Amino acid sequence: MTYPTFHNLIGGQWLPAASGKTILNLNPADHSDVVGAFPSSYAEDVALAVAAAKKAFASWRLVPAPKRAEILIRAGILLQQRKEKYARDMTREMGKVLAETRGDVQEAIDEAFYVAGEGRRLFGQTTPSELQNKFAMSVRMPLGVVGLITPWNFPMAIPSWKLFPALVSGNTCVIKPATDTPLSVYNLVQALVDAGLPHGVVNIVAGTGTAVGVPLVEHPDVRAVSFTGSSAVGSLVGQRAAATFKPVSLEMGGKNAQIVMDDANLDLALDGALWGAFGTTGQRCTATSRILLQKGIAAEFTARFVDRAKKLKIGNGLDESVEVGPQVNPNQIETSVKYVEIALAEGARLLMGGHALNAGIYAHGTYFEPTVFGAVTPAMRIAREEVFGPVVSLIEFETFDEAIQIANSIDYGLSAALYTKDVNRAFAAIRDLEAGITYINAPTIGAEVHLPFGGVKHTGNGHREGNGAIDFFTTWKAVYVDYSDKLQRAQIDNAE
Ligand code: UN1
Repeated sequence: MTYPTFHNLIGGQWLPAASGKTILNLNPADHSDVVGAFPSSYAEDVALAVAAAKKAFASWRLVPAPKRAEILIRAGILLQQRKEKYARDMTREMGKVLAETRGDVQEAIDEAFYVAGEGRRLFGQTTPSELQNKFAMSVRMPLGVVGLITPWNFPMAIPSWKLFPALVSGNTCVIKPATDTPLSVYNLVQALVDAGLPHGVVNIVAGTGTAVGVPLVEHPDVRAVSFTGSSAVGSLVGQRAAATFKPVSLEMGGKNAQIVMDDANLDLALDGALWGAFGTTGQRCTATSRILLQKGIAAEFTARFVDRAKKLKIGNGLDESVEVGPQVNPNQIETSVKYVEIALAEGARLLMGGHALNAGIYAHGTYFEPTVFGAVTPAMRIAREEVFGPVVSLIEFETFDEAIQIANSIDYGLSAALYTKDVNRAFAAIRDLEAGITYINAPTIGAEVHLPFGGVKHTGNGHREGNGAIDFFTTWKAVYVDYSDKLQRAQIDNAE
């Protein structure tokens, strides 16, 4: 079979990895379908890319922000024109169904237009000085070269959450695509290049986390790192970056709960739970992986949920009638298998699924059945640890307070949902749920780009993407202009 070979993008040139080696990008729906060969890069490729980004920073930082933003607008328009092709490429390399990959490209389009508006804002503050004839203000400055390490589950949207705010702020970038999904980053960057992005402002270095991610995080000329991935890897990224005092934005795991109260609209809660748990084959950090059911509706909800989950059509995401695509790679299947074993050993009851699918149309892909566990208690590992697959736990509770306590009783804090018609409870939940994102009568997935995205506890280290990313990708400069024509000493000359 013939397939295209891709190179790194360094200083505007497409260059093979210095190793000469490549990594094959396989379609998870059918491993005989090779999407392409991508560079297997190492520290020397990272060094070249960082040097190119450093050189480009000297001029990019001087391009007026509204002009930088115009490139984002043009890139957004190109993404709109190429949406269908890029969505198909993404389904082929990542597996999720076409409706969702179209949504992923759309999220990058939304981000382009949202962030482009920042080109004419990037607001700072003016404030009075304590001294006469002295002017005080703060302005946002770019950081320099930033390293972006991106995941495979939103292979275009999440890179856009990092690239676009970094660029409009005047930084230059070295981006490492996820090993499983480099093509979508290539497509995104191609749109930027075609929109007129100058050479070296964005550089792509493809390869594994150890070979590319580590040298990128450790490089002395990289001023900040933005990472999305697992909490285990994020912790290592944070530790390595600390050695050179780099700011690091970490977006990591979730174990998101949907709470269903007795008074909820049950049809709505079922729709939300199915979409939240099995959309993207459960491979979102915002995925619903715990459904907390009040006793009065638990039996009916469970029966109807399992009944509907059994009807989900699993298959190749390029088939428009398919609802659940494959998992991204064999490692993810192994994790799902492992957690099924753990849950069974803990005494959870397998209500459906629990197996990888290997026969017939599934023979050449990495498929896992939608899996539902009942009789789960909050202390079980299946109720506490992230699976990142189509595996969901049902947990019963009696009171609202108990539901909040269970929802909060985990290390993660990304997203949470409450289904109820009681407005008082809704507002109490908004206040009390320990989650960076909280939904009322909507599933745990589906964040929009112009709100803050991120979580508390082990989900993140306090930064936000979306509305908040500019704060990460800029640093404040305090500026004083003294027009008194004499030495004025703060804290001294104006003291009584
Ligand atoms: C992720 O799961 O990594 O809120 C990101 C959502 C999407 C983004 C998810 N807009 O579900």
